[in-house]
Amino acid sequence: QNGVARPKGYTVSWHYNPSVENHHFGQTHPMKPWRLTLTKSLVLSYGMHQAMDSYVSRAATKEELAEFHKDEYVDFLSVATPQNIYEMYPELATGTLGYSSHIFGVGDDCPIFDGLFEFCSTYTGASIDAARKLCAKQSDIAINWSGGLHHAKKGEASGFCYVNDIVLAILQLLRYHSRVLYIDIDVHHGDGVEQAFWSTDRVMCVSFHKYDKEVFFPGTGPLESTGPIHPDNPGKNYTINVPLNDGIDDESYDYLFRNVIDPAIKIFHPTAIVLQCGADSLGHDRLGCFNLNIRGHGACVSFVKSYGIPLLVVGGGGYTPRNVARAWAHETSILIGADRTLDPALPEHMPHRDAFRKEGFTLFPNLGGWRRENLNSRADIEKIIRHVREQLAGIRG
Ligand code: V1S
Ligand code: CA
Ligand code: ZN
Repeated sequence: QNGVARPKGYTVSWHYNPSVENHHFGQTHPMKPWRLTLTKSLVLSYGMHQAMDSYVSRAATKEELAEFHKDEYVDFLSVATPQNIYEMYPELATGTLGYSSHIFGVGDDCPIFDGLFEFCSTYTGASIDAARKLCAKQSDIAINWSGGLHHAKKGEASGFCYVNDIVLAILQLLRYHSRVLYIDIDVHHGDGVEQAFWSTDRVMCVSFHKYDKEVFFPGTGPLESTGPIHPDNPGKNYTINVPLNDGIDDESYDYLFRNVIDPAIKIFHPTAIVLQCGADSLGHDRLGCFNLNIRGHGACVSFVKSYGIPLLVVGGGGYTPRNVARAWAHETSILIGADRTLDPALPEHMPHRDAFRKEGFTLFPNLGGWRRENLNSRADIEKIIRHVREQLAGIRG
């Protein structure tokens, strides 16, 4: 087995409970916990766990979930099963396609499956544990690839997300940190996190996403949506939205990312950063529409890490499981400082190696370019950068 040295001068912790792999949203549902099995397989086979403190995370309690979510919603999640859901809510049974109405957001996107509550409390426990490690200064960087479920609302599931582990982790960080910067590179808008911190100046939310109001989920996050408009509301200007068109490539994304994140950090001065690394912004994703390569996606992680600010890294979307695993394994190597030394050829002996056969057992297949034209012009990108600069100037005053 390969070995990787511990990073010098800083501590990385990896928070994970393999029980999340045992849960299934349904055969046709795009969210596949299998991507977490593949990620773990790469991390372990490259020997990257030797460079991190590994913690088997515990399930979050109902009381912990209720620090953000409504009690009645937490109670609902804790008792709902595929067997009792129609008894509890007969009106759900009237539709032809599974569920017909929106009780607590359940439906085709957010089905009730066996073990749902264990799944939610486990991925959330890992994010809360990770945040606490940062607060206790026992970690400088904490990772939970099973978290990042950014659409969940106070009293409602949405877009494959039931419990908003990111909001709960940020609430933990706010106990010790005065300002938290949230950055979201999932192809979808981080609406649940944005909504939770809309009216505060202690959390700045920045989401990069495909935006097409009528067509692309969740349909929110235009450039002009920057926080409450009332001048007395402290949250004014503390939300940054970066709406994008199909096909953005590594070069444009990197340029845009740096030119948004650098001024945001210099003006906001976060004392902790949360980075949601949704891998559905990669090329060839089953639901996404961008053209990022594994290295292009990872460049965002390197850039954020370079500021040396306490960092919580979570997963998120990602619907081509083998590429999700490639991205998050590469990003683990960046976070432990081993990206230059890792062999791009996948380890000869690893569980589930065959899942990576299609692109020839490399960590860096070509995912960019050829399938989708980049519909983001240089002028579009410059317009976003100008808008963000003007918005941030409103914070300084
Ligand atoms: N895009 C997309 C998409 N695909 C599905 C889906 C497909 C098959 C199924 F069996 C079940 C669901 N749902 C959607 C989106 C939700 C995307 C959520 C992304 C989550 C994240 O990556 O950001 C974070 C984990 N839902 C919709 O587009 C809504 C519908 C409007 C269309 C699809 N049907 C199934 C529900 C209603
Ligand atoms: Ca996003
Ligand atoms: Zn997504």
